Parts: sequence; C-alpha cells; structure tokens
Amino acid sequence: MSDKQGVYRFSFGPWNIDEGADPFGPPVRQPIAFADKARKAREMGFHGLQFHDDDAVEDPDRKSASQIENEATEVRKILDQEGLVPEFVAPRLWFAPETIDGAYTNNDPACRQYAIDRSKKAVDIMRILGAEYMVLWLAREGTYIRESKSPNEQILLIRDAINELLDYDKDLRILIEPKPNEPVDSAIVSTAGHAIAMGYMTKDPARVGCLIETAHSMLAGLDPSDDMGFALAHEKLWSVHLNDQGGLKFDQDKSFGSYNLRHAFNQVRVLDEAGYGHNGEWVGLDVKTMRTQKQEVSWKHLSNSLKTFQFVLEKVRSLDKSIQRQLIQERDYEELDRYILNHLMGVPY
Ligand code: 3MF
Ligand code: MG
Repeated sequence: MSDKQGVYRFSFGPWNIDEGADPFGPPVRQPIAFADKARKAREMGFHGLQFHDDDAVEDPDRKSASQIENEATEVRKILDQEGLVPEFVAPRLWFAPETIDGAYTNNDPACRQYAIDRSKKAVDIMRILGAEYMVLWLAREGTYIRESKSPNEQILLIRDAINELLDYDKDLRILIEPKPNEPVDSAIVSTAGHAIAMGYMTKDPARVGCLIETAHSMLAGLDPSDDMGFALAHEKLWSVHLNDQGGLKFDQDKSFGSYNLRHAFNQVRVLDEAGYGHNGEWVGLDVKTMRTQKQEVSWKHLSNSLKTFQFVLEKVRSLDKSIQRQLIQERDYEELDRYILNHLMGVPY
C-alpha cells in the first residue's frame, strides 16, 4: 500500500432509509426511529451520519433557540452512544411556503430573508451537533421559465447569502452540492464548475468547497469521475455523494455501481489515486431504498453500496499500473480497454 492510500470514513443521511412514497403513491413502509437508524449505521460499518437541519430538529422554523438546543443535544447523545460522527448539516431550503420560488434567489425579499434566517438556524444546529461543515444543495435556486429571474442577479444573490453565513460563523465551512435540475427545471448552480466558481466569488473562498454527487453529474450529461477530478485539481472536493443513475431521467439515487460498475470503478480510482480521504474527507452515500423493498430489509442499498465500494477499491488497487502505462505508451487504447474489462470481470489477462 502506498502512503497515498488512506482509510475511508463512510456516511449516509437518515433520509436514505425512507418509507417509499413517490409522486405516484403513498408510503409503503413504516418510519424507522432515528436511534434505530443510527444503530443500524454502526452495525453496517458506517462512521458517520449526514443531516438536514430538520433531520436533527423537527420543524426548526417553529422552535425557540432553547428548544433547538435541547433537541439537537438529544441527537448528539445518540450519535455519541453509537460512536458516530455527524458529517454535515444542510438547511432544508425547499420545503417551506417561503421557498416556493427559490430561497436566496426568491423574487420576494421577505422570502429571501426567511432563507437566510433558516440557514443561520442550521448553522446553530450544526454547532450543537458538532458537525464538520454545512452543505448547500441549492434545490430551488433557478427557474421554471427563464424570464422569471435574471441569471446574473441569482448568482450575486447566492454569493451575498453565502457571505452572510461566512460572517455569521467565522469557522463555518460550506460545501456547495450542484445539481442541474429537479426540482426546478433549470438550476443556476448546476455543475462542479459552477459550484467552485461560486466559491471563488465569496469573501472567503478558502472556506467554500464542493460536494459532487454521482447522479447529479450524470443528470448534467457529465462523467462523475471527471467532475471529481476537476474539483480535486482545485482542492475543492471536500465530500462526495456516491450513488448511481440510469441515464437522463429523474434523480434515481440507485445503489453505488448498480447501473454502471465501470463508472463506479473510475470514481473510486480518481478518488483513491488523488489520496482522497487522507485529510478526513468523507465517502458519503446518497442512495434511496427501492420502493419494492420490505420493511425488515430496507437498508440493503446502503450495505450493498458499501460492499461495492470496497470491491471496486480492491480492483483499483490491484490494477497493474505497468500494463496500463505500457498500453498508454503504445497508444493501444483498444488493448487498454480489454485489460480494464478483463480486470473488472476477474478474467485473466
Ligand atoms: C438531492 C440531494 C439531496 C442532498 C441533501 C444534502 C436529499 O438530489 O442529493 O438529498 O444531498 O439535501 O445536501
Ligand atoms: Mg445528494
């Protein structure tokens, strides 16, 4: 093992074990208590959990500071009991009536103020939990019709909102999680490039990084391993959401590698070769329970994703670099393709 090969820390969010409701049908499973999800996380070998603000404190809009403190402290106790670390807190800026037409980019200044106030509450929750950073998935920053907002202004409004949060907590680190569409038709911060450029526009770029999600890159028509590489080159890849996606459809959040093993291999290859994880960067999952899954086995997508990561990691590390180098030198990329496929299929080369 070279000194670039670290030990990974894995996380997922409580929303990743869900009740199976979709736009066409109701829940098909009973809710599972947070404490049970946390216990299951530890049993499956995860090291931490991800949070939305309201995964830790239900409906924070209606809670006083002391109620928030009490509820978040209870969650922290459960994490401590299970030996789990809270990775991040993300403000849920897409559910309240104030965010119908966007959060930081809403055309109504009162709604924009709501979004900032809610984000500050999320920072407070993050501090009580002891989470490492804030993730901003800018779910409703964008448009359904182009004429409803100015793209230029939207970017400046997001910059101003991030600046206000950076001022609110001088140690705050923010990771932007880009996604090109869904729920809005056209998101304004839609790719890794947008997210990183957004960070450079803020008053303290050193505290703004990004989180790349496999499915989000694919929905933008891009290769997730290239997006990860782009962010790594900028030293901005501070977390990932691994999952899978069967092409350009709705955001499926399938188990890691379940559609395209070679995609999975290349994501892990890019991460591992760059020494990702060495500074504590998390390998986060963002995977959805299949609606067909029964209650008692509604976490298998998580354990499967973890197993696939470990399997693919072994493939990455056992790749014969001298064969790869030689084929690159000879520019025999058909043969390189053969070698990679044989390696992935476990066929002798
Ligand atoms: C949406 C997502 C989100 C984010 C989460 C944390 C519900 O496509 O990926 O999951 O990951 O809000 O930022
Ligand atoms: Mg995600």
